Amino acid sequence: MRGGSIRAAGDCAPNASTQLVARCTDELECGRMLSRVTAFIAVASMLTACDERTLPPAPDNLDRGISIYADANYLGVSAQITSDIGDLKSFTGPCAHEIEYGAIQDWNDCVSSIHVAPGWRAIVFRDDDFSGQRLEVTADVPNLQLVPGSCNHDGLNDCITSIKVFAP
Ligand SMILES: [Ca+2]
Repeated sequence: MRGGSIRAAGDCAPNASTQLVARCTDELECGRMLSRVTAFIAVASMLTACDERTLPPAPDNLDRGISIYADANYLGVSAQITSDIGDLKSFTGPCAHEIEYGAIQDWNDCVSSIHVAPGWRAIVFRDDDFSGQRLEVTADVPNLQLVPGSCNHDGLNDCITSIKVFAP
């Protein structure tokens, strides 16, 4: 291999969610990286329960929980959430985050709009384990840039890490 990228996935197929893309520039580096990526995947697979790593897409008619969207105005990749999530990093999603040897894709710091099912409500948090700046959501939020908050992308856009949901 003369440079390029290494794509590796965890061994919990078909919902292989521990996916990591590593970039390398020469044969030696690629080889070295491959062994590190393999080690990373092995550790990640041991630490995570495979069936907890993906979220269903938003349904057409939301009647339970909330739907989160990667883009404003309910656009982009979506997911339905019906119970509390203490760390969105645990769920494969559309947003890439750099790590030491490449990038991982998850839902952390990603949400830009939220649909709320009738009667349900949610509290979204800037940090994991329901901590940090928070916003109570009782109605649809088409653009998290326009809510109170001090995130780098305005308001609470691309900034949410944990979510509590409340049934009617
Ligand atoms: Ca976003």
